[in-house]
This record gives sequence, C-alpha cells and structure tokens, in this order.
Amino acid sequence: MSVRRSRRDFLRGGARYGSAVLGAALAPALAEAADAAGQARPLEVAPWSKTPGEPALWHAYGQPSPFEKNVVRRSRAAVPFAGANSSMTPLQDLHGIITPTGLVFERHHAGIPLIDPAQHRLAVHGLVQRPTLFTMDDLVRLPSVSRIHFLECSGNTGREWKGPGTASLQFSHGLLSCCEWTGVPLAVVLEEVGIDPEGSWILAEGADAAGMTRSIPVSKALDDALLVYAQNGERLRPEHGYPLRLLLPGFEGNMSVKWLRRLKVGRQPFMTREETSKYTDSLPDGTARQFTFQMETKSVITFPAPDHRLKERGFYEISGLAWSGRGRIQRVDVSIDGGRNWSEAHLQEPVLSRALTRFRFPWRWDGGPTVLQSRALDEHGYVQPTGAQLVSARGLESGYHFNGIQSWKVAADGVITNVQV
Ligand SMILES: Nc1nc2c(c(=O)[nH]1)N[C@H]1C(S)=C(S)[C@@H](COP(=O)(O)O)O[C@H]1N2
Ligand SMILES: [Mo]
Repeated sequence: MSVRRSRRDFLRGGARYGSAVLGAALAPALAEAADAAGQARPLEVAPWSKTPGEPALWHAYGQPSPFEKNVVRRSRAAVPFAGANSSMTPLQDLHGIITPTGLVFERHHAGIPLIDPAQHRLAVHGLVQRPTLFTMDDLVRLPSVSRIHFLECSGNTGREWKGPGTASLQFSHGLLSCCEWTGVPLAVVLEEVGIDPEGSWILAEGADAAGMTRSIPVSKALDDALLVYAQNGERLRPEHGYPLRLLLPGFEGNMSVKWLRRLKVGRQPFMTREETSKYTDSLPDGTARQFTFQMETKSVITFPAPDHRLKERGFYEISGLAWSGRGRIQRVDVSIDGGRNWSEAHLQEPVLSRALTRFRFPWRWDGGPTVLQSRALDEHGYVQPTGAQLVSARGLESGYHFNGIQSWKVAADGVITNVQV
C-alpha cells in the first residue's frame, strides 16, 4: 500500500518538471562514467572506502560535516558587547521548513543569561484567584503540545524600506526561523491559577538583564500561546530562552519573551519601553502605530539568492519560503521577468498555519539578465504588497514590519544582486 503510494508520488514528482529536464541534468554525469570508446568502466574506489571511518561517539553531540563549515549564523558587525546584538539564520543554505537549532537566529537585548533550571521560577499573579510560583518540574508535568511555527523579528528586512538594503539573503531576511516547539499551552496555566474575568492583558517578563517586558492580549494567551521548554525535540538552548520562554505564534518575535520569569494579569496594556519607545511604527503624519503584533504575509526566494552564483545556463529549481502570522499560505506566485508575468509555484507539504511553507518552481535560465520575484497570498486573501505600496501606505519612518516583494537580479555572469523594480 505505502509502496504503491510512494511510487505514484515519485512519478508525479517527475511529471512536475518533465523527464527531458531531468535527463538533460543527468547527462554530463553519465558521460563521465564511460571511457572514450563508450565502454562503461568501474567506479574508482576512494580512500574513505578502503579503511573504517571514525567510531560512533566521534562527537557525543553530533556535528555537521566539516565540509559544511560555512553554514553558520552570521552577525553584521563583530559582536561588540553583550548588551544588544543579533545573529542571522543562513536561509540560503537551508532545505525544507525546519531551522536546525544551531542555526536559528538570535536576538538578545542584554546577552544570554545562563540559568539553572532547578532555581528558575515562573510567577503568575495579578488578576488571578491563586497566585502561583511554578518550578520547571511543576510546569513540565502539565499537559503539553508540540507545534511547528515560524519566529520572525519585526526588524527583519528593515533595511529594505529605503531601497535595496542588503547584498545578501542571510542579512536581509535572516531574522527568521521555524522550529517544532514543545510546551504547555498558556491557557492551561491560566486555568490552573483561575484568571479573573476582568483580566484582559498579561505582562510577560524575562529574567535576563534587559528585563524584557511586553503586554500580551488575553485573547492571544487563550488562543495558541505556549510556555515552551523544548525546541526541535530537545530542551531549549540558552540563547533561545532556556529553561522557559513564551511563544506567541505569528506575532512579532520580540513578544516571545525568553527566560520567562513572570506573568502578571491586568486590565490594560502595561505600556512598557518595548511597546512605547521601541516596536512602534512611525507614520508620515507624525503618529505611530502601536501594538502591531501580527507578522504580515511574506515570501522570499532562497535559491537562487545573492549568496549564490549561477555557474552555467540551464535548468534550476527556484525555491523559497512563504509565511504568514495570519494563518496558512494559500498560494505563492513566481515571476522570472521582473514582475511582468506571474505563475503559480508548487507548495510543498506540510502547509501549516503560522509556519514556513516551502515553495518550488522550475526555471530554465537562458543566460540573459533577468529579475526573480515571489509573491505570497494567505488563506484570508491578503496578497504580499510591493515595497512601493508599503512606502505609500506607511511612509519611510518605519524600521519594523516590512513585508514587501523581494527582487533578485540575475546578471549574465550569474552574479545575483538585491534590486528594487
Ligand atoms: N527576555 C528576552 N526575550 C526576548 C528578547 C530579549 O532580548 N530578552 N529578544 C526578543 C526578540 S527582539 C526576538 S526577535 C526574539 C528572538 O528569539 P531567538 O533569539 O530565540 O531567535 O526573542 C525575543 N525575546
Ligand atoms: Mo526582534
């Protein structure tokens, strides 16, 4: 049964691009295995096939191949001090939708605290019937769930507001990740403490030296908020909030408070620094948007991108990521001529709500200059705007929440650059 199904899937996969494309791609490799007279000859036996390799437990905690040593997080500047810094995910080297934990971008406002889980406490108080101090053991005993969600800093692509900002996908879009998160639904903990019907906002506070605080609407807390203790199957890493973080799927990354130590239920938003002076969006009329929680629908081509160079003309599979804080991705269109024509890309399963979705599109590069773009549409009918549309609606004073269509220019020499068309 399953064998038959996988064969059918295989055939369908081949039919997607046509066997001529695949045949052409394989032809040079087959030619190499035949000698001048067209005779097949045995494959050479490489040195690594002749003696046993490294033993199991070579690394007690596994490492990537040394040949992949350039696939790493990167920072714009050498990290000058622990206070405020970030590192970016190498999206140009990743496959599928899950970000390996060691490559997940980091954003810290006061460095990474090293917290002993035995000493960590979560206080839940304010408008609740039973104020409670939870240990990690108390929390992990509660009913848990695992869900796949993206996390994006609202400052991601912030440099694209004023024209092509960054000459690299890692640096333009790398404040983005997608992991399987395991934790206790915040709704379960609120049920435990008995939330007052008048409670409509929750202050979340981190235990780092930044004392990161944000106000969370109770509606979100009861909907899909998680108190997370594990990421991609293992306990959180210190840089992502060990031993406990909040995760608010689809909301700006800043609100997913790491090293979570306190939740206070109140009637109004708490007007903390990170939602008054920071994480607001200035508008041309001098006012500012506040509490712009939801990350808008967005997409980007991750191959080919400025971090790559095309060596020869011919077949390539354009591939990229689409995501929406509003829910599921419905469709992604790709343009291979700078936005004159658009065609629907193939969405790879699974297509999950508030998760990265991988799209693929066959392309034959004729060797001439062109511009590649992708445009996402979500399940509510919202279409990813152009940068110009965003600027006409919101002006040029915003640093956050840029979700414009990204254009990559392919030059005749195969060099790819960030452009705006
Ligand atoms: N306590 C605390 N929580 C925090 C931060 C912080 O500096 N301190 N940074 C926030 C920001 S701005 C983002 S984008 C995300 C980044 O999460 P990550 O480092 O796990 O990728 O964490 C958020 N939570
Ligand atoms: Mo952020």
